[in-house]
Amino acid sequence: MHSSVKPYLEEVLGKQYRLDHGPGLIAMEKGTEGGTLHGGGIERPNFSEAYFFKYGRIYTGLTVIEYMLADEGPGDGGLAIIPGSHKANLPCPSSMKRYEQYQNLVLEVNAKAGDAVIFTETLTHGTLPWKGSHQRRALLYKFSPGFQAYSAGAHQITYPDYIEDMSPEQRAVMEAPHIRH
Ligand SMILES: O=C(O)CCC(=O)C(=O)O
Repeated sequence: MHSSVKPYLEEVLGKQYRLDHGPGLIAMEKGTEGGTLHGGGIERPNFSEAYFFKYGRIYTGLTVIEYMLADEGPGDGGLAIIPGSHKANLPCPSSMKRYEQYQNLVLEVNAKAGDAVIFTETLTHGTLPWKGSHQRRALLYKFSPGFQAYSAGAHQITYPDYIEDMSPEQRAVMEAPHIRH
């Protein structure tokens, strides 16, 4: 686990968070089309994508660490979010999710190569068409609270070979979901 992101995952997911799925690579050349925004406070109403704040702490499900491997500057496109939408109590209009209306409320996320962007999958987010002259590259890891799975893969209990090189702390992050005491 990258030491600089660990405190944030512990804060948001609890100390026993687990890698649910990933890494996944997004690569886009100039002119690549975007995708529909997804997530949102109520569109996918299962607890794996819920978000609430209670008694001084955040409770949420699937949480994304997106490592930018190339700069994403103003006007380039790429990762976009609707700020605050993880707390929405009403559905997002589909025209907004298709980036056809209310574009002023959709925030293009700008970051430098090497930055990590952290967000809950409950936040409405997605991909804007890539307009940058360089190739877009981002690496996504998706984490869940220790007791919870989003991806079915967790139940196969097979681990990649590279687990052999991991420290006990790193291996714990690779475990299948269960309540950890
Ligand atoms: O970085 C992006 O283009 C958005 C990724 C995305 O939509 C996701 O993680 O579900």
